[in-house]
Amino acid sequence: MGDFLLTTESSLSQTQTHLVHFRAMAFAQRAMVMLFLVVAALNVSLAAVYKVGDSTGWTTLGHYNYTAWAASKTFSVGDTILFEYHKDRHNVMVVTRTDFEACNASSPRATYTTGNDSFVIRKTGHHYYLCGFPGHCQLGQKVNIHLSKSSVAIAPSGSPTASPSGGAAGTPPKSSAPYPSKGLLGKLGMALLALGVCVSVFV
Ligand SMILES: [Cu+2]
Repeated sequence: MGDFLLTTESSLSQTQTHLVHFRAMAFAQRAMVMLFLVVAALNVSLAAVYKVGDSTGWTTLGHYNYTAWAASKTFSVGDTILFEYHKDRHNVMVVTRTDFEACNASSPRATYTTGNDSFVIRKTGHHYYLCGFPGHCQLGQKVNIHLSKSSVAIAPSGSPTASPSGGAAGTPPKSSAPYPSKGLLGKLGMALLALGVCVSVFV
């Protein structure tokens, strides 16, 4: 009688131990899935591609408002700006602010003519583009891609943004970015949280 009870208790506790192990495994799997989702979200936000003019593309037809288009987006360092257009009718010129405002297509910093040109934005500030075909800029075929200082996202690997002067190595600069973007903190926080969950599961 005593032996039977002992055996039953022992096998019960074994079952409980198995249950605990099973729950831990399930939790670990869920944590891994969460981590993958966070990493995927981070990658998506790093690799945002903005097609200028959306479905309209880069054209003078319909007098598309590229200023309004740019204002409707929030660009981050690392984003790609894509120009799609008829290459026999338009082009893309990278110009200075002065030339942008004056629609001066005579001294571009660079000219692109493939009909499918993309630019990865590496720096904050203004990035000015216009179409160099006569009269097109005046018709509104110009766009100013503006990245505010606070739009600095996690820089893509191997391409750090310009380092601010005056900061000693390892010391965060005080003057250049007093208000780090909430988006960045949020993303880092999420990634750290997911990492913490995984670590706590496996320790
Ligand atoms: Cu044009």
